[in-house]
Order: sequence, then structure tokens, then C-alpha cells
Amino acid sequence: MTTSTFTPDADWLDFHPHPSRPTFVLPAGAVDAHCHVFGPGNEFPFAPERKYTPCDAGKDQLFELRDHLGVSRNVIVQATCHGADNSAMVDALVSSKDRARGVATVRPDVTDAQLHELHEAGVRGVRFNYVARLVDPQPDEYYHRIVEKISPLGWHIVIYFEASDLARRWDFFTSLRTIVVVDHMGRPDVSQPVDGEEFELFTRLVREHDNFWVKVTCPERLSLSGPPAYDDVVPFARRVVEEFPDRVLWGTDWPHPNLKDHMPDDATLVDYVPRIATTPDLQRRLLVDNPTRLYWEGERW
Ligand code: 0GY
Repeated sequence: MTTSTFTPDADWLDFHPHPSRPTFVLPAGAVDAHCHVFGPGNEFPFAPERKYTPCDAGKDQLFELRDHLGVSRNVIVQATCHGADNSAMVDALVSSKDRARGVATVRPDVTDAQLHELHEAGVRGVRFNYVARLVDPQPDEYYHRIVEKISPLGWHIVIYFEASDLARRWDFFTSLRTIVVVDHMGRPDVSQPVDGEEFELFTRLVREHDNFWVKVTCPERLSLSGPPAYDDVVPFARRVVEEFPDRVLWGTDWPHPNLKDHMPDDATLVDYVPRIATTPDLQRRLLVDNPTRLYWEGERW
């Protein structure tokens, strides 16, 4: 057995080693539309500018989890611990034999040839991350330059921000002329009412801009009431699924970076699905139709 070149942060929990079998049977073609790969660090070193050092969680473990949970395909999102070096993610895409697509992190100096290579490997979007504990946010002009570079490819943009940042980033977000996918429902404070001011601003963003899609992911990250039911997050996710059934995505967020209090058994995240998408029709759209349109059929706005 090889030992990692990197020492994971001491206060950081590793992913669940033996998730149970979910009770909910995922429909054929279900996509885990938000997950990551970390390293392994001795093959794909973590970025010098990273703000955390994770445990190794490579493609083989991801594909094992996929098969164990009954997922058909993955969307692998570049994690900040790898910076703009997408090689671990790209290696996973290529090894998946068309069963994975990717979302990359690129810098404004990325070349057209590099973008083309990423596209060939299965990348269909870039991620703009505004969460300060993960990255140093850049001025709008930085992102505009990336938008220009990716526009010929028809890629979408995934944005990750805290709910408290939405108002001040509203103008930039709504200026984007492509599909925009919001991570983790814009990270609502779930101690506030679902029809309160904060979440209303978020649902207004999606209601008034039909290029906005939402990942109803990460109850384990947002919940204050905790596992295994994540009861306090359910009304938020359910509201989004019911109001925007054709623009929602689900995912596990495996291997769950930066969790310090509890690590979910990934089966609980599958069993969470029928509580937020309460009919077979909503479940099929959330798990199969929407991610397939966006990542495998090339839907554009
Ligand atoms: C997530 C959430 C987190 C981390 C990252 O790229 C990342 O490092 O996204 C987080 O710490 O909230 O979506 O994986």
C-alpha cells in the first residue's frame, strides 16, 4: 500500500468507509451531479495555493461508490484543493468511459487548445467559487475573461457562494448569458423560514432568470438538525424541486470536503431524494432527465 505524500488536515473527517445500501432505489440512468476526486496526492499533487489538504479519494473509490449506490453516471466537479490543475478530474473522466462529465476550474490565461482538450475529455462547464474559506475571490473582470474564453464551447458556469453574498453579486450573476448552475441552493441559512427574505431572494433569482439551475445538494453541510434525516433542509430543497422541476440537479458531494462534525453515510443522501422529490416524475427529472440534458445532450440556453 502506498502512503500519501500529503498529510490531511487533522480536524477533517475522511469519507465514510462502508456506506450502507440505500432503501430508495435510484431510477435507471440516475446521475450523481456533484462529486469530486482528491488525488491520490502522490499521483496528482494538491495545489500549493489550496486552503485545505484532504484525504486521498480517487476515481476508483468514486466508481465503487457509484456502483454501490446504484448511480449510473457522475459529474465530477473540480475541487479547490487541486486549484486549476484539472488532471485528476480529467483522468477520472477518461477512465469512466463516457460515464462521467466534468466541471473544471480555469484561469483567464487558459488557451483555446487547453479548453478543447478539456472538452474532449468530457468537461462541460467551469466553476466560479466565491467562498472565501476555499479561495481568494477575484474581481468580476477576472471571471469575464474566462466567460469570453469558454463561450465558443457552449459550456455552463457553476457558481458557489454563501447566501449572504447573493445581493452584492446579483448584477454579475444575472449578466451571464449561459446556463448558470448554483451549488447547494446558494447555501441558505436553514434556521430562517423557507419563505423568509433570504431564501425568497434566491428563489426570485431562479424564477426571474430561466438560465439558472439549482443543485439541491449538501443537506449534510447545511443542516443544523443533523443526520440522518436532515429535516430542516427538506423544505428548502422540496420548494426548489417543486417550483423548478426542469432545472434541478442532485448529487452526493462525495468525498465531502471540509466536514468536521459528522460524515454522512452516503446511503442517507440517496434516501433523502424521495423526501425532496416526492413523485416518480419529479425524481426522474431531478436524477435522470435534467443532468442528461445538460451534461450528455449538450443543452444550452
Ligand atoms: C463542495 C463544498 C466545499 C468544497 C469545495 O471545491 C471545494 O473545495 O467545493 C465546501 O467546503 O463547502 O461543494 O464540495
